[in-house]
Amino acid sequence: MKKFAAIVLTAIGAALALPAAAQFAKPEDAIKYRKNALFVMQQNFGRVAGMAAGKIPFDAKVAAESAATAEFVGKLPWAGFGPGTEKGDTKAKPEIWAEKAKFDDYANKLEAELAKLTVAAKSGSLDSVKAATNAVGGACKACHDDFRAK
Ligand code: ASC
Repeated sequence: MKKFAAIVLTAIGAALALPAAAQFAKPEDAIKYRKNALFVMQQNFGRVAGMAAGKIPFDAKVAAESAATAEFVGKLPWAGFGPGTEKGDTKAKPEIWAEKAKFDDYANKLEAELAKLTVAAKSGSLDSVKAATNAVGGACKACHDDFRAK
C-alpha cells in the first residue's frame, strides 16, 4: 500500500511538472489560447495606450484596472508556445522554437514592463503612464520584429 501511495504521489508530481504544452488537448487549442490571451492583453493595453496618446480621455481608474488586467493576462500566452505548436493558424515564426531562450527573454521583458505600467497607472500620473506605455509598446514591437510573420 505504501508503495502504491508512493507511485501515486510520483505520478502526481510528474503531472504537475509536465511542460506547459501538455495542458492542451490539441496543438490548435494551444494556438487559440495564446492568440486569445494576447488579444485580451492587447485590448487592455491598447485602452491605456489610447489614453497615453490622448486618443481616449484619461480616466485613472479605468487605466489602473486595464493595466492590472494586461499585466495578469500578459503572463498567460507563453504556455501556448510549447513544442509541437509551430504549425497552424498562426503568425508565430518557427524561429521562436529554434531560439526559445531569446523568445523567453522577450516575454519576460514584456511582463516586467507591464508590471511597471500597472504601478504607473495606479500612481494616477499621466506622464508616468506615457513613459511606461512606450516601454510596453517597445517590448511588443521588439518581439514582433523578430518572431511574428507579417
Ligand atoms: C499594440 C499592439 C501591438 C503593440 C505594438 C507596439 O497595441 O497591438 O502589437 O501595441 O504596436 O509597437
